[in-house]
This record gives sequence, structure tokens and C-alpha cells, in this order.
Amino acid sequence: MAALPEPVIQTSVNTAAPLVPNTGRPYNPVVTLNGWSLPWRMNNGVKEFHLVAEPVVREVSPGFKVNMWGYNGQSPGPTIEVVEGDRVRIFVTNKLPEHTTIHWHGQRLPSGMDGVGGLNQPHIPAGKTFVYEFEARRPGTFMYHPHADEMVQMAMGMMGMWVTHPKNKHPHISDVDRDFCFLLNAFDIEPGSKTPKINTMLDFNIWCWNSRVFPAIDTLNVRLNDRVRIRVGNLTMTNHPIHLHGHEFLVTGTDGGPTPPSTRWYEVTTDVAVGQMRQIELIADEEGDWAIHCHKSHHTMNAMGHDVPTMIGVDHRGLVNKIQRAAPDYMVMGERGMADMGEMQMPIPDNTAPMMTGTGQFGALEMGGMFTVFKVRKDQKLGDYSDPGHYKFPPGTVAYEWTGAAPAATRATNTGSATPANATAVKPTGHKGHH
Ligand SMILES: [Cu+2]
Repeated sequence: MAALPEPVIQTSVNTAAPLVPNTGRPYNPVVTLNGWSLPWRMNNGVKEFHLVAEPVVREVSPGFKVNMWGYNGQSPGPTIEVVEGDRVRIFVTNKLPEHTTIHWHGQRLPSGMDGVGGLNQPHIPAGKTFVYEFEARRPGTFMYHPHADEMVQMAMGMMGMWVTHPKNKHPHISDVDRDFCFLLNAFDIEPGSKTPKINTMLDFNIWCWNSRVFPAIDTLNVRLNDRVRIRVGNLTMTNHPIHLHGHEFLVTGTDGGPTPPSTRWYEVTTDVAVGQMRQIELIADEEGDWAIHCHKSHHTMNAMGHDVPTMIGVDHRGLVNKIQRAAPDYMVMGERGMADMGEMQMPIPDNTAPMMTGTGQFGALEMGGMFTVFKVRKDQKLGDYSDPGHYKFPPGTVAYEWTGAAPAATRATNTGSATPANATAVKPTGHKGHH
């Protein structure tokens, strides 16, 4: 076997241009949001990659740098793109302070290549390089992550995507104009600190797409009428209902590969459960700026305190001065909702992402976390992924303020035939094991 391929290290957090293959079988490359695809070398017909597991510093948003573990300079690691039928050899060098492995999530492969440390292979000790080798047997969207000290290593950001493109025209896989992919991942990072807490099970506070939070997640920029595929994998500890505005989409692929067309139905939200992959597809036939986000409202926020009482409707006005005599920094929050937080330049600890920022042409979006914008433009060139800027709304197409007279409210009267609910409780009788 020839020498180890030189590892390629990525220093940028920007969305890299698609990696067009110049060796091996041809395919239409994907675009990884705020990520990149790993170059390979051909060695006697085998596609060889070199992954380096190592500590990295990931800029989660400008000014917010986090000590993570990842691959080849970033978390997540690079996307690996191969073609159905490719013989693949992956060298994994472990530069972590502890042992690791890589599990190739979703793939058909020999059991000894599946990467569960202790079960399928000895762990890769710190400082050593192991070799994985298998054929990419079926096309689809996959992931990779350690199966060694998993709680710690995944909480630190070790994960990546894998796309196996079809070898020939596949009856269940369309040719698309744009093919995006990203992972859902989450961290628990105390405001002001630089390293994720690794024992957290549910109470995460940094909800990311590819280890970035809105407004630091790049937008998905497409041309009007493009056929668009978006591949999403979930390596957090909870599910994420991913919602796209303005269009319906089909789920054209899952963990099991492409879905037969007869099983598809239109949706505007698809839930991506833990450990799952979903591929959605649509024709981008509505021009504009369209939100795409996780529909759990706490996941479109950055670091925040959860132990805050609801103050909506509480009038503090008589109280503030008295409280401020005892606690001069006391500030009223939330008595009219929390939308002010989107614009407020509140002092926050160093190295923390603001809770919800990002501004559009009409003001603050009051969003953070798992949110970005799907931009559909008539004049976006094929192959151009750059941000076209704010949408220019045609005159008369934006919601506007009513300035006429407000009529007096009239009380609705119940004229229907429905009878009021019967408040008498009916107790079940006859069976005791009722639950
Ligand atoms: Cu979510």
C-alpha cells in the first residue's frame, strides 16, 4: 500500500463551493452549509480519504468560538461524497487525547467495518491510524460519528455527513439543480465559557446547523424554478420538525435510501428524529425570502435562561424604583413579551451568542439557533451559491398597516344548533384496570 494520503485541513467556516469530481465516477456534488467536502485520491481504483480526529476551535457565530472535537480542522467534519459501487478506503488518524472509532451510520458494509469500538474492532488509540475499507453499496444520505465514548465525543462535535450518489439513472432519485446538506447538532455551553458541557442529556442551549447558529448559518440561495434537494441528519438528543415556508416538499429519501415515489406525500414540515436522515425535494417556484427552521420555538433561540417567570401582563411600574433601591441593576423583562430582546443591545458575557438576533430589511427577526433563509431569485445563476441579498418585494405585495377607522366591536352571538357541553362527569363503571 502506498503512503498515507496527506490530510486536507479546512480553516474556513464558510460554505465551500461544490467539489466537482475530477477523478473516479462522475456525479453532481452537494453543497454543505458552512462546510465542505473532503478531497480524495484514487489508488488503483480505490477512493482514498484521510480523516483526522482532533481538537478544533469552531466559530459558532462571529465572536463566539468554541473548543470542540472534530475532523480535519472543523466540527462537523467534511462531507464525504462517493458513488454507488465505489471501493472506499478511509484512513482515520486519532489526534484526540483518548481513543476513538468511526461508525458509518446507515451503510451496508462488512461487520468488522461498522466501527463500534469493542464490538466490531479494537478502539483506535490516541496517536494511531486505522483503515476502514468497504464498498459504498447503496445510494443515499448517511452520517459518520464515533462509537467510542460516544456521549463525550458527540457532545464535543464529532460527526459528519456522507453522501453516496447513484451510479446510473435511478428510478427514485431525481436530477436536481441544487443539492444541500447539513447536520442538526446541539451543545450545552454556559454563557461566557468556551467548552461544551459533556454530561448534559436534554438541556442544551446552543442549537446548531453544522455547528453554526442563526444569523451565522449561511442562506440557501437558489434560482427560481430550480429543483432543490435538502438533506438533513439529526445527531442531537431530540427531534427537530424542519419547516420550510412558501413551498410544499416531498420526502424523497430516509435513512433507508430513496423512497419509492408511490410512498411520498407533500408536507411543509418534516420531523427528523434522533439518528435519522431526511431528504426533502421541491421546485423553488415562489420568488422571495422564505424562512426555513426547526419548529420547536426554543430551538430558534441561542443561550438563554429557562428559569424566568412569565411576566406578561404584570405591570411593574410602581415597583421598579423600589426594587432598584435594593438592586441597582434590576431591569424589567418581559412584561409585554420578549420581542425587545431581538433588538436590545444587552450586555452579555464575552464569547456568547446573543439570544436572538439577525435583522431583515424590516427589522429584527427575533430568531437564533436552527433558522436560516431560503432565497429564491429569478436572476440567480446556475451554479452561483452566493447570497443575493434582501428580496426586492414587488410594490403592493407586503403586508401593510390599516389606517382606516376602527369599527366598534360587536359581541358574537351563538346562533348555531350545537348544545353547550354537558359538565356532568360520567364515571366509567364496570372495569377497573382503566388507564
Ligand atoms: Cu429543533
